[in-house]
Amino acid sequence: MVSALRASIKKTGSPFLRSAVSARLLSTASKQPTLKERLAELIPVAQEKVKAARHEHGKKSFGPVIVDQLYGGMRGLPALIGKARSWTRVSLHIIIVAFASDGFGDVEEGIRFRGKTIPEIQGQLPKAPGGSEPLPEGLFWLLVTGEIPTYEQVADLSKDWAARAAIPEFVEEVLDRCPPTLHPMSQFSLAVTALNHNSAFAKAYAEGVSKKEYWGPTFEDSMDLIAKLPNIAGRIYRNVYGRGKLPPIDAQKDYSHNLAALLGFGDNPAFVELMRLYITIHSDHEGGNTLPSYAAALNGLAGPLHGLANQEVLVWLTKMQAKIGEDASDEAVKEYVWSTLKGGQVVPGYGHAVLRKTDPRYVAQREFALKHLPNDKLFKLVGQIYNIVPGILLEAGKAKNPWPNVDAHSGALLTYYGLTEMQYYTVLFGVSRAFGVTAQLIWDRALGAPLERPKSYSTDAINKIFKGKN
Ligand code: CMX
Repeated sequence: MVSALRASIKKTGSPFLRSAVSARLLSTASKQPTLKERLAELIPVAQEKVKAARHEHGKKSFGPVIVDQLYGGMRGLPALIGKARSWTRVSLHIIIVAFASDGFGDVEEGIRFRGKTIPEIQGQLPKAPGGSEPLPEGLFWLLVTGEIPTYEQVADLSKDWAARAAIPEFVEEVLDRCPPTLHPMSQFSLAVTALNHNSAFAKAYAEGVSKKEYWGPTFEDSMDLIAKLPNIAGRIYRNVYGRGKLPPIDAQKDYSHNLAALLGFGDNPAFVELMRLYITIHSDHEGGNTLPSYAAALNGLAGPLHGLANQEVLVWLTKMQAKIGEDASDEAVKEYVWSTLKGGQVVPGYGHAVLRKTDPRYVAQREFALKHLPNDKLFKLVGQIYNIVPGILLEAGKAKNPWPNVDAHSGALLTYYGLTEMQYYTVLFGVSRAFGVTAQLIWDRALGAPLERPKSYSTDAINKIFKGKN
């Protein structure tokens, strides 16, 4: 093992990589590699792989494009209708698109994390002692390395994040000065933007860091961001809903336990389990950019047809209960669903832009509910709707996917445990999403991925180009 590491140091040109690998050599022989040490080993191999693939296949056709265009950030590819052709608008749009697209490799199979289904990650990732849901720390390790970590590695990650969790005082003040009427997602995005003040990447860039070493400070920013999110999310929750002062982070506890405690639910082991599942399955694995772009992407997630749908589902269910009562008949539910459609509205929590069957994240949450709250009235209503809505959407004949998505379920679970403030739900979604976005971002930097800039055309330009052509 040690000789393999020495060889790896020799091969590694970059001093940053060298220091990460040397750090591993200096650590005790029996100690398992930390996440950063493992990454320092994986990155040079992946860089070579990309180089070879581009060399061999770069000029080959792939659908309507060539392979090089996929690696090249879609540069020049006609893929958008530009409304405002300013550079920033387009860039922001791309970032939001990237954030918005879930990691659906397969429209039938649904989401996979590094090739693994949700039941597979539930079975394989380490769990807290006595717990039955995977620890999101393990999911992050998997997303970053493609490997299943040991419990020891995951526990070290929990400690590392706890040590990084404090947010700067001025960010606390920014949040404390927000009016409680400002939507929690707007507060969330503000706080993340402000975190950029201490960005390791911004500092390293200003100091002239080599492109080859971008991934190191990006890794530090990613770890800091994830670590600080519970303090941000907890502070917003307590400020907006008047829930008193935040407790300190407990370095002996895992990430989800600390998040639950900051929200005021740390004494409820089932809620802690829910947070472990929730953060794991909402994480996704698509790209983002720097801290400010993650903040911009949070705003993209806050749209009602996307992440905010988990809020909208609860609003819709509550209105339904107010109108037709808590134990309504199937007929009454059907009538209510039809009235939603006839009013020109969508049924929130149903349909998906990519997936074409029941969202596996819905299934995971349904199984959690069957285990922990089988008799809850709201859960029963969610189940009753599951039996009714797909048939109606099929009959209406428009939606390509009549099945429920992730947002159809989460609100009912949070409500059961007393987290009833619907407007807050997408903040938790955003916390989880940081795991997937940052894992992708580290690799973007490691492989030198370009900004994505598909070419946009105005409708006038389209008319001109195709005038007289069939
Ligand atoms: N209720 C009513 N109509 C729906 C519908 C729903 N749940 N889902 C799709 N449709 C309609 C669309 O509005 C569209 O109608 P028009 O032709 O009149 O424009 C038609 O069916 C075709 O749409 P589609 O190709 O099936 O779906 P899109 O890719 O355009 O949109 C989505 C996908 C998610 C925005 C849409 O299904 C929707 O609005 N769902 C409800 C909101 C929701 O739950 N969003 C969360 C998605 C989860 C996620 O993003 O992670």
